Amino acid sequence: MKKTTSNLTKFALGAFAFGALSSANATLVSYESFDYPPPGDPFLDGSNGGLGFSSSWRGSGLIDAGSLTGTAGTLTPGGNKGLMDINGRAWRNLSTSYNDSVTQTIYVSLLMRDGTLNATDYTVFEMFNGDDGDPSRAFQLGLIAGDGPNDGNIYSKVNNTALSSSLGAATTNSDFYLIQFDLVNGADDTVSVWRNPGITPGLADGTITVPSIAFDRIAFAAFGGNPDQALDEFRLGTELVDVLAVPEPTSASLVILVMGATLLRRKR
Ligand SMILES: [Ca+2]
Ligand SMILES: [Ca+2]
Ligand SMILES: [Ca+2]
Repeated sequence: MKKTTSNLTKFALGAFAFGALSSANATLVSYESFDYPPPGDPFLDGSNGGLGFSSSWRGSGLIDAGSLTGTAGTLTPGGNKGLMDINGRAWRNLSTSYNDSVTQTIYVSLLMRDGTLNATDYTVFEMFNGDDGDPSRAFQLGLIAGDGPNDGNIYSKVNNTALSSSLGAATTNSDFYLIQFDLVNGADDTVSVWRNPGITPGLADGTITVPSIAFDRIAFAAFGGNPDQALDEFRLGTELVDVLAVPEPTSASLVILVMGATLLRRKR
């Protein structure tokens, strides 16, 4: 009898562990930790690591030692970080194109920091669709002076037209962002942005609704005084757990499984 209980418990524990492992990061599609060697701040151009991209980096930018850090919602960082230390932009193509031809939800998270704020800074994370030109810009997030309110606040913008409410004053700290793209075939798409969310995001800090949004590449850019824009830990997935450090499966779930095993034993 004792042996049966033990086996049942082991089975429950095993099933629980398997479930926990198989759900975590099961659908992480793209990840850029900037895991490139930093000695001498080499150029980012041509770097081709990470997961889920169909091109190497192109354009301006450097690889800078160390990762940015974020709130408790930030997953463990790896590698180094990308740095835009001159006026310029770097792009990299995703391995998948995203649009509302099918209804789907895409989650993105990233770390970003403008190390030296200037009233005229344009320091952003961006997504483009189809080509690298400004008219093909599908998403902007950051300090967008010259392309939005010039008031020192962070904004997001979709399709070069639809602006979110303010996401709060820009600082020189590293910010953690969570972005949810609800792409809906035959109805409006919604982009929700959280700035520095914890492990339970709650209501979004900014929401934008447009008929359609599509993107197939990411970018980061710095234009204006004192370019010092860093990007790190870009993640894209189809589940929140791919991009956010959500609470671990609770020990309560484990207790329930063990109780279940105990009840099974008693029924025998
Ligand atoms: Ca990193
Ligand atoms: Ca700056
Ligand atoms: Ca739509």
